[in-house]
Amino acid sequence: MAEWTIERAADELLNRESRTRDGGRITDLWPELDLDTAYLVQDTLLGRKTGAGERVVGAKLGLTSHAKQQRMGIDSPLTGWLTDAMRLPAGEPVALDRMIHPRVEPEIVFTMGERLSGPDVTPERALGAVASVHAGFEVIDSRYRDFSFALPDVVADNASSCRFVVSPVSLPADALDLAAETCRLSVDGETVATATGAAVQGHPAAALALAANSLARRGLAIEAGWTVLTGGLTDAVFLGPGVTVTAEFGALGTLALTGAV
Ligand code: OOG
Ligand code: MG
Repeated sequence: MAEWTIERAADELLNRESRTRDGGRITDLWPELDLDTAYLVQDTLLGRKTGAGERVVGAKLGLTSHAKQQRMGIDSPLTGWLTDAMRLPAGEPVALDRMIHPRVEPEIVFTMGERLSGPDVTPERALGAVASVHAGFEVIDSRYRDFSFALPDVVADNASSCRFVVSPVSLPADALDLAAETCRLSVDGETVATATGAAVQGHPAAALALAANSLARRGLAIEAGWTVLTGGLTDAVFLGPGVTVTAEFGALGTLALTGAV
C-alpha cells in the first residue's frame, strides 16, 4: 500500500464525496495525521474544488457549542471552508441524492462587511466587521462511517461541510442581543431542541473572533463579503426525504428546510 500523504488523504475524501460513500477514519490508517497536517489536507481539498471551478464564499466554525461537542465527542472547535457550490436557496427542497447521511443544524450566520484578520481579534472587534446577521441552516455530511472521527479526521474532511442555507431576513449586528437570541428547532412540527446564541462560545461574536484568530495561525483572514457560519446551536437532526426541519429564531425569523422526495 502506498504511503499516506496530504494529497492522498484529500483525494480519498473527495472520492468518498463524489461516490457518495463513507469509509473508516483516516487516523486509523495514518496515525501520524496531526492537526496541522489535517488543515493542510483541508486546504488541499479546497484547492481541488477551486481548481474545478468552485469559489470560496466564506468559512464555517464547527463544534463551538456544548451540544455539538458532546454529541461528536470532541471538545475543540474547528474551522472549514464554504464554497458557492454548497450554498442552497432558502425555501427550496434539498436534493439528497449526492449526500451520504445528511444532518441539519441551526446556526447564526454573519455576512462580513470588512476584512477581519487575527491574531488578537476580540468579540467586539469581530462584531464591528459584520455587515449583517441571519438565521441559517447547515447541512452536514461526514465522509466517515457513522460520523465517527477524531479531530484531525474531521478537520481534514472540511468539518463535515456539505450545504448551507442563509435566511433572506437580515439584521444589523447592533439591532439584536445575539447571546440572548433564541432558537427553537423542530422536526415535522415537533420541538426537538432549544438554545440561545450564547450556546456558541458564549456569544456568536466570540465564535467569529475564534475563527479569525485560528485562521491567522495559518496566515489567513476572513474577507469582506464572506459568509461565516458560527456553528450548530443544537445537536444536528437527521434529514430524510420529506422531512421538514424548522428553526424559529426570536428576532431573526423562521427558516424551514425540507428533504426532497
Ligand atoms: C462536525 C461539524 C460540526 C458544527 O456546526 O458544529 C459543525 C460534525 O458535527 O460532523 O459544523
Ligand atoms: Mg455546522
